[in-house]
Parts: sequence; structure tokens; C-alpha cells
Amino acid sequence: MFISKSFIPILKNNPSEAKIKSHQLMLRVGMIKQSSAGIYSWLPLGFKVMKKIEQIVREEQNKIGAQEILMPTIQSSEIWKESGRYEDYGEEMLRIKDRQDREMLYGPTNEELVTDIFRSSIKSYKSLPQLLYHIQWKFRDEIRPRFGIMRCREFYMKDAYSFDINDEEALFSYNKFFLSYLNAFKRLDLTAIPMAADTGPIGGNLSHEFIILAETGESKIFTDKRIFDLNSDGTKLEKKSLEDLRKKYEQFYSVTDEKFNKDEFEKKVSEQNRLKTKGIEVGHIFYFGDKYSKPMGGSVDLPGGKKDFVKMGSYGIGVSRLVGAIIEAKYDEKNEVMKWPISVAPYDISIIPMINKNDTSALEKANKINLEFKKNNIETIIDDTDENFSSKIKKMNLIGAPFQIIIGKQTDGDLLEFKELGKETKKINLEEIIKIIKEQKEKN
Ligand code: P5A
Repeated sequence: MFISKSFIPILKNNPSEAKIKSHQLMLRVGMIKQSSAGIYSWLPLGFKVMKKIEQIVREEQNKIGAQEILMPTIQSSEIWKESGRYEDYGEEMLRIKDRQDREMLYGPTNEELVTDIFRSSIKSYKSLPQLLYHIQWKFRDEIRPRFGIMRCREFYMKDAYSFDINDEEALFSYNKFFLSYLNAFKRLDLTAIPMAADTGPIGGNLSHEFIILAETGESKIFTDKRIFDLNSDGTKLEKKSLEDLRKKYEQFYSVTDEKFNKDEFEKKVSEQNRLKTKGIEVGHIFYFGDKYSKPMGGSVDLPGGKKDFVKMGSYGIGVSRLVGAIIEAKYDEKNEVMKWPISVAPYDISIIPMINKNDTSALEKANKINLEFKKNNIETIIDDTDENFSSKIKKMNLIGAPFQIIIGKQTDGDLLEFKELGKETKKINLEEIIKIIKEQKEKN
């Protein structure tokens, strides 16, 4: 992409209305544009990042055997009346009437709709388990939308739903998502910690929030520091291995505000390991048994001829919120440098030729190099404008491709000035640069 042809409306200064760094950066580099309170358009740069996050989340869902569907944003109130949540959900639900005067709503979540889909087709235990997910816009009429896309009214969520024959199998499904979440966040280069959490309007009594640490986060957390050293490497998709994985995390005290108990915290965690801090909730999983299947009649035939209601769980990831969460974790505000993880970077490398009116040789060289990158599926952004050098660098540092090449007077022969953001500049040839970037991309 050439800067001169791109739609990346960069602002000279930080917008004053933004209070946290992710909101500032997203407005500053034109990733989003507010259209009304808590509702945003996604411009090319923001959209590119969000789509890459979505794809990683999708791949990790597919790996545990979940099947993708797509449910609509608009739902009928009927199914919500069946489950009993129509009144309970309160003012966060955006209620609409169609021209026949039918009560509709913009879906804040999909437990009812997916239960309706399930009950109309699945009749026997032989078809279980079923793990279904979709990635779709949600609407919650938050009273105080804030921090840009972090707490907004319209947001993009991956929500999955599991259907099982009994509690034991349902917990196996729950643990599959537990693993899938750890793996997805790892690919996004985030350390997200599972914390025992409250279930709120979704219901049930087993729940974990996945939280990344950030001073600007809205969730208060209390945890044992040792939980940060754990990882999910090598875990197999088997009942026992997944149970062990969850136990490995649950052995450390790690809870959100609502679940906090001072005595328990002090008893279970030695003083030097206690951490009280704030974080951003990027995912939330729930087990609620037959909370929806019972009132809505979602049952299956059991082996002995009896029938029972299916046991369900639901599993959400804030795909659009993750764009902001990654910025909160990675943006160096002081030096105004954003380095996107290569797995979701809008571009892999920026090429900055120093151009003046009489000499376009640097741009020609940039074009040549660009062709080689293209052949190797490396995405580039090239500043082909005649702005001065320092403002070009500033701009590219905000756009955040993790690698940069500068083509200027110093560039002689085959050696290029190459740097990975935050590291020293090196002089190496194009072949080596391609190799470095490809290696990093393949790791993901
Ligand atoms: C789980 C999937 C649910 O809705 N039903 C389906 C369950 N869970 S949740 O915790 O309420 O939301 C899941 C994730 O969505 C993100 N999120 C938001 N993102 C931006 N703005 C909001 N207002 C907002 N509300 C929720 C969070 O990442 C949350 O973990």
C-alpha cells in the first residue's frame, strides 16, 4: 500500500477527548471513526487488524472441533420470553418494533437463538457434543460507553455454545474452550489470565474471565503472581489433559472483584506473591447446565429411552475490544511507537524512501523491493509522499508495522537499513530481511 493512495487519516496530535492510550492511538491513526455514542465505523487500518484477530480466534475454535455458523443481529422477542430473560435483561437491550408491530431486538448475546436452532434439529444423544460458534456484531445499550471500542454499544464478539449429554461431558467442552482461549491469546502475543468470575445476566455457577493486565482496565483483579509463569503447551484434547490444565491454573488464587475474599486471598497467597491490580476482560466463559434448554425445551433422547435437557455453556471473546487491548499492552506512549504483534499487524514492514523533487531513485528502489516482498506474501506500506524524513518516521511508528526499511543516501549497493521496532538498525540485504520476516510469521 502506498501512503499517497491509502485511507489512513492521521492526526498531528492526540485527540483531546480520548482518555486512554488505545482510544488515542485508534483515533490518531484513523483506525476508527465514531458515528454516534459508543458506535464506530472501522476504517481500513483498524478493520485490517480486527479481521486478523478474528481469523486467529476462528482457527483456534476450529481446532477444538467447533463449527462456525452465522446468526442474525436482529432477534425476535419470543425466544427471550421463553427463556425468561426478556424482562430481566433490562435497559441494556435495544428493543425495536417492526412494521407489523412485532417486538424485535438487536442481539446482546445469543443463548436463546442458538438453543432454538439446536432444539429444532438435534433429537438424539448420538449427535452430541455440539460446539457451535459465530462471529457477529452485538449491541448493548451501555449507560456509559467509554474508552472508544473498549466499552462501546455496538461491538464484535465471537460467541460459542456447547451442548452435551451430562455434566461430565459439558465440563469437557468447557475445558476445550479454556484451552482454545489460552492458545488464541498466546498467538495474539497477550498474556491473558483466567480468573474465577461472576456470571451476571448469562447465568450458571462456573465461569472464568480471561484478563490481560492494564492499569486502564476496568476489572479489578486479585491474583497469585505465579500464575503468569504457566502455559498451555503440549496439552492434548483429552478429558484428563484438559482437566489437568484447568487445575494447573486453578491451583493459584486468581479472581475478579466480585469473587474476592480477603481472608481467602491472604491465606492462600504468600505476601510476596500477592498481586492486586487492574485488567481488561478480553474473554468470558460460562457453564450453566440447563438454564436455557429447560425452559425452551431443548432435550435429547438418552440411551435408555428417557429424555433429558442438554447441558449448555457459552464462551465469548471480545474481538473488537481485543484491538484496543493489544494497543494497551504494546503501545509505547512516551516515544509514540506502536509495534503490532506480527500475527495481527496491519502491515508487516514499512518502507520509507527519502524522496526529493530532483531525485526519485529512492522511490524506484522502494518499488523494486516491494515487488520482492509481494512475491513472498509480505505486506508492505510505502511512504511515497515528499514529506520530510522525521514526519515520515513518526507516522510509520504510529501505524505500527513491526519492521522498517529506510532508503536514503546511506543506502548503498545491496545493503538496506533495516530495523525491528524497538531494536537497533542493521545493514543487511533483502534476502536476509525476507528470511527474518518469514520466520516470524511462520512462528504464528
Ligand atoms: C458468552 C458468549 C457473553 O455475552 N454469551 C455469549 C456470553 N459474555 S460477556 O462476558 O458478556 O461478553 C463476552 C466478551 O465480549 C466483550 N464485551 C464487550 N466489548 C466491547 N464493548 C462492550 N460493551 C462489551 N461487552 C462485552 C468482552 O471481551 C467480554 O469478555
